[in-house]
Amino acid sequence: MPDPALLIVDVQRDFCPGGALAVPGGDEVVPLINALAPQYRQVVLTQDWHPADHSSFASQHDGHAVFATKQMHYGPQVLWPDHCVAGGDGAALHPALDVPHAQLILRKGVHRAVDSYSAFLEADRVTRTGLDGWLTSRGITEVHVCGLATDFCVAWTALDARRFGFDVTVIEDACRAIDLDGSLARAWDEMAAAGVRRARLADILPT
Ligand code: VGL
Ligand code: ZN
Repeated sequence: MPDPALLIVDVQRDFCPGGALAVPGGDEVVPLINALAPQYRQVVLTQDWHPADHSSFASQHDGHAVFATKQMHYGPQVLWPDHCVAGGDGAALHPALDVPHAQLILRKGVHRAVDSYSAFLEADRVTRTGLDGWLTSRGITEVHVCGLATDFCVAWTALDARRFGFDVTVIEDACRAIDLDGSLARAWDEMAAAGVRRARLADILPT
């Protein structure tokens, strides 16, 4: 019997309307995820969790605009508005998110010099968060992914889950996207090529 874990990615104040890096309609996923999560025995929440001087922040790079791309030692990096500063209000999970049976809250992007969209591997593509081991040591072979943002942290998490050998499904209507210069279409193409499946809430929720 497959017993997929649900990965709820970055449903935080800063990614919702009024937040520092608001994803359009970001808060709309909250009631959907609240309905979805009880279908899963194992639930993981992730939080984007940056030091105040994180190198993904445009504010740390003189002469660089927000949403510009800069070449870093590990590859291209979009420069974001300051967001999800560790311990700050914007980094808090959305207050209406109601998933009390979640067993793990995983914080990522914690190292100043390297971003981490993925909940598995930082942007240097080497440093692990340990999530692969947490899942594997519990016998989990399949993950379902939802949350924010489809084209960044959800996509990178789904792609890395495939890299680590998990069966992966993204629940598309329980996600919302940033969509910067075609990033959403690119993300879906990459996920399809990697064998990430796409489902909708109605496929999962009991009728
Ligand atoms: C995210 C941009 C910067 C995300 C995190 O959660 O998708 N996007 N940091
Ligand atoms: Zn971030």
